[in-house]
Amino acid sequence: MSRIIALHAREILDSRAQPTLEVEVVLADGIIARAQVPSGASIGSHEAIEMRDHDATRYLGKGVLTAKNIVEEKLIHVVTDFDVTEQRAIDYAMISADGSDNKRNFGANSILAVSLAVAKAAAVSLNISLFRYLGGVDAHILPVPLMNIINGGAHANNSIDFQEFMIMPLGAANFQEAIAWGAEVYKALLAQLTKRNLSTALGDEGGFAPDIENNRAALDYILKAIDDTGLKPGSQIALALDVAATEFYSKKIYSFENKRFNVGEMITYYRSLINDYPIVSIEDPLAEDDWEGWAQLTKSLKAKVQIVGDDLFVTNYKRIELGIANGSATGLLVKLNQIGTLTETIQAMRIADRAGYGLIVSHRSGETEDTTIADLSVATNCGQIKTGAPARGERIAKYNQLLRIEDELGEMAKYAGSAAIKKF
Ligand code: 2PG
Ligand code: MG
Repeated sequence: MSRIIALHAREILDSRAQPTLEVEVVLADGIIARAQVPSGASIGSHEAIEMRDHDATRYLGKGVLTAKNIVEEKLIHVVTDFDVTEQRAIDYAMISADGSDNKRNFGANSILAVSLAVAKAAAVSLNISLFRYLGGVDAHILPVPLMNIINGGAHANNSIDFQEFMIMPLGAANFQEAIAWGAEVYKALLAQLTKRNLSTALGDEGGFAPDIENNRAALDYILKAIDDTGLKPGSQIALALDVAATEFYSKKIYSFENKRFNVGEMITYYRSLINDYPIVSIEDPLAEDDWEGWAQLTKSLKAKVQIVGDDLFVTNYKRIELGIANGSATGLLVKLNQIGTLTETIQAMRIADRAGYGLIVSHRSGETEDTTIADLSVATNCGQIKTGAPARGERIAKYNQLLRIEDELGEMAKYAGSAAIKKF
C-alpha cells in the first residue's frame, strides 16, 4: 500500500520541437515515477482536448505551462492520498473533477500524464514490470509491429498524399526477428531511394519522405526493398496503410493525386490496390464522420483487409459502439491521448475486442522517450503495435522496450504473427 503525496509537472520537448507535458508522481514510500504524453498532427476532431497556452509569444502558442499548473494546483488535490494501485478510481476522480465530456477544462494531456505516471508508480511500488502490472498473469503476446517506412500527408512536406506506408513482419518467428526484418527492409529502401537519387530525408515518424509520383510508386519501392532482402512479400512481410483520409475530404469528395473520388470510387481504388499489393490493413480509408461510407466500405472490403478506425473512433467507447452498430471498420487504433486516461483506453479496447475487432496500440506523430504503449500492447495481448519506423530515438524506444519484455517473458513469450489480423 502506497499513497500518492505529490505531483511534479514539467514542460518538455517532443520529437517535433513542440512542448509537451511530463509528470512525476511521488509516493509516501519515496517512489517516484514519470510519464510523458505525445501529441498528434492529424488530430481527429472528436479527440479529447489538449490543453495548450495559446500564448503566441512562446512556442507559437503551443506551450503547456497551463497544463503544468493544472496538474500541480488542481489535479494534485484530486489524487492526493489515493493508494497508487487504485487506478480506476483515480482516473474517474480526475474525469469528474474536469467535468466535461472531452476533458476541455483540465486537458487530456494533463490528465493522461498523471494517469500514466500513477500506473508506472504502482508497478514500481509492487516491484513488477509495467506490462505485468497492467496485464496480469496472461500478458504474453508480443505484437506485430506496423513500421511506417514511407511518410506522406501531414507528416512530411513531400508529394505523397497518403500518410503512412507500413510494413508488417507477419511471418517472423518472434519479435526480435520481426524487428530485424523491419530494419533490413528499411535499409534496403534507403538503398533503393539513394540509387534513384531520391531524397532520403525522414518524415515525422522516421520513415523516408521522398518526392515520388503517387501512392502506387511508394508501394512499388517498398516491394523492391522487400525483394532485395530476400524476404517474401505477403507471407513474411505484409503491407499496411494509414490513409488519414479526413485530411483530404471535403463536401463528400476525396481529393488526392489531382483526382476527385466519391465513396464508391474510393472503394474501387482500394480494391485495385489490394489486388496488386499484399496489403492486409488499411487505417482511416475514409473521413472521420463519413459513417455511411464506412459501412459501405467495410461491407465490401472486410473479407480482404483489416479496416482500422483512428479518427473515426478516437479511442472513445461511444464512437466505437456507434461503429459496431453501424458495421464500421474491423479494427481499432488505440491512442491513449485521444481519450485521456488509461482506464478509459482499456475499456475502449475491451469493447472493440468483444465485437471481434483487431486492436492496434499506437504512438502519435509527436512522441517522447516514454514507452508505456509497448507495455500496454503486451499487457492486453492485443497483437499489433504501430510506433513508426525502426529509426529515430522516440520510435525505437518503444521497439527496444518490447525487446526487453520479450526477453523478460522468455519461453512464455509468443509473437502474434499472422494471427494478429482477424478474418471476417
Ligand atoms: C495517425 C497518427 C500516428 P498523428 O494518424 O495514426 O501515426 O498520426 O499522431 O499525427 O495523428
Ligand atoms: Mg491514423
